[in-house]
Amino acid sequence: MLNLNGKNALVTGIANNRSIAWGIAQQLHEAGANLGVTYLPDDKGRFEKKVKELVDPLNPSLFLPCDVQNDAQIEELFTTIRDQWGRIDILIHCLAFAGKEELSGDFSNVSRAGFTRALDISAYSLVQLSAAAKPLMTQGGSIVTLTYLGGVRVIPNYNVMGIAKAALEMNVRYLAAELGPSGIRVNGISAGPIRTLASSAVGGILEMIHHVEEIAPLKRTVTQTEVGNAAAFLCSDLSSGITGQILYVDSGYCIMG
Ligand code: 0WD
Repeated sequence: MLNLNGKNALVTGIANNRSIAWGIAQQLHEAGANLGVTYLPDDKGRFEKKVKELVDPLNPSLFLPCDVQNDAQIEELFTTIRDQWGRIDILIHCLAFAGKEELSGDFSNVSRAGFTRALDISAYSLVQLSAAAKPLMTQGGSIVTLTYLGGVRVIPNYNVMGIAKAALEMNVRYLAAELGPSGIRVNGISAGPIRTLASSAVGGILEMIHHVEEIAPLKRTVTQTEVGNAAAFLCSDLSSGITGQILYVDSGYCIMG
């Protein structure tokens, strides 16, 4: 049985009730995990309030800011985890960012700054958070990140985010190789398109969703809960032999020619 009782799980990337990270947090909670939740801080504290109200019913024992471009904040986050939890078992990396102007039109129009920012927030952050979690995963652990087919195939308008996802998927493999001897597994979930705040920035996302509904074997897109269930599996002992993999949760879309 899927059981995460006694596991300390940090979930990043909840922006609202459409976020994939919200689906994952709910399923980890359901399986018995003790949750820590991070939010992206903004000047007016709007995100903090909104995310706090949303996650309160899951009784997270930690609720802290984490902008992955802010090194001091990451250090503080993991110091708090060390002091309050002692150890961490699960890290969910469920965040990405590219400017809206970079998610439509010609890929080659991307600026150096836009390229660097997308890779930094969407790919480097997995390395950074994993490095911070590593010394605290004293009983082994599971790290799960979210990726998309646009990292292995050209998908219209995904542009620089495709490059970031390709880097992210390679990060998964290098991290899995490095952390495996410490009993830490690292995997990615490649989710089918879901309407969220982040995906709404990608040009033509609704057309992509309709295309999946037409082509995918299951004739529908996936839900946050389905991605959450796959994440719970990858975080549990049921997947103890799996690391360095990308698991497609996409209604089977990627197998179709
Ligand atoms: O179709 C989709 N929605 C898919 C999403 C298909 C396949 C994969 N994914 C991936 C995304 O690329 C991302 O890695 O899933 C992950 C979660 O995305 P989401 O659930 O679609 O989007 P959303 O609810 O917007 O959450 C992403 C969050 C941010 O939200 P906004 O929309 O405010 O950018 O990532 C967080 C933030 O909460 N985020 C950051 N967190 C820490 N530091 C940062 C940052 N600098 N920037 C964004």
